[in-house]
Amino acid sequence: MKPIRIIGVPSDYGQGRRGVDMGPSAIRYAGLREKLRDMGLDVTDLGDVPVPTPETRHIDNEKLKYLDEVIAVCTALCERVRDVVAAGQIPLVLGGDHSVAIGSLAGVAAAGKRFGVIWFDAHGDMNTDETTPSGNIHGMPLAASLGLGHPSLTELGGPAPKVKAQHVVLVGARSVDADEARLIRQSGITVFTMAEIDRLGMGTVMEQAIRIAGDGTDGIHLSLDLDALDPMFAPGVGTPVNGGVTYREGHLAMELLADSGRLLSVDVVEVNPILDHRNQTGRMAVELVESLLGKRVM
Ligand code: 6HN
Ligand code: MN
Ligand code: MN
Ligand code: MN
Repeated sequence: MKPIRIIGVPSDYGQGRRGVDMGPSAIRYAGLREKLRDMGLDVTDLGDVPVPTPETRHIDNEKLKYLDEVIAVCTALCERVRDVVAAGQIPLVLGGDHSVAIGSLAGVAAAGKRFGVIWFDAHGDMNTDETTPSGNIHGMPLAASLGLGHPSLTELGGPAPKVKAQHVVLVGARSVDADEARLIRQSGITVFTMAEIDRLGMGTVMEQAIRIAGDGTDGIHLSLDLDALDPMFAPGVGTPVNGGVTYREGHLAMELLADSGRLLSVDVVEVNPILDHRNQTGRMAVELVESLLGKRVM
């Protein structure tokens, strides 16, 4: 396994509810670095990207809330991710809400990689400023990375698109807005909803996802939104949706991605300790990352 570099992004500018800014702290508190070192991995924590305090800011645009702040945070993250990927290391980005993925994917692209994306999420994250029901940018990062939406997001850190639709797979979807669904269908990305996971099984879904994201690319970016998991296993998220990925399915997905040997970069986002029970979701995030980076029973 390549060396791992942890980057915290304590930002909740992409969603309306405070608390997800404490995600990096909760995941670190659950023992992330120590557990990965116990596996024999080369792990360094690079600390946090600077994030301004929300109480000092205001909303300018109801369709793109905190746009300036999201741009500043994502631009700083993009530069760090770019340098880590260019050094042949794996960036492990700890959100923060999912808007931070705009910076991660821009950074991987800025390092010169042609990559695929597996987007693990209850939601589509395929809204634009024209389709959004909330104005929250955490509902837009996949669209932005595909070149859809406001130019200040699609062109952040380099030209759009950061990734091609033919190499993008959404896994775990079960809550998609009506106009967003139209955009998803038009975009040409591959979607495995929960219904498809039920019918095909997570093993088959991930085999196909890894092939779509991995074939003909330099590697795979995993964007892991903890709300992909059922709220039974990950209650500490801002937008929980029933009927999600189980504990065992989550680990199977991570193990298959580890076995593929194609992992390039990772986001772990939307952990909200204020809504959590005794850091259950922070610990779930750490366990999933252990499986993703090769931990096995024996
Ligand atoms: N997430 N589709 C809703 C919206 O506001 O656009 C929810 C988005 C949730 C995004 O969980 O990363
Ligand atoms: Mn402003
Ligand atoms: Mn998301
Ligand atoms: Mn989500």
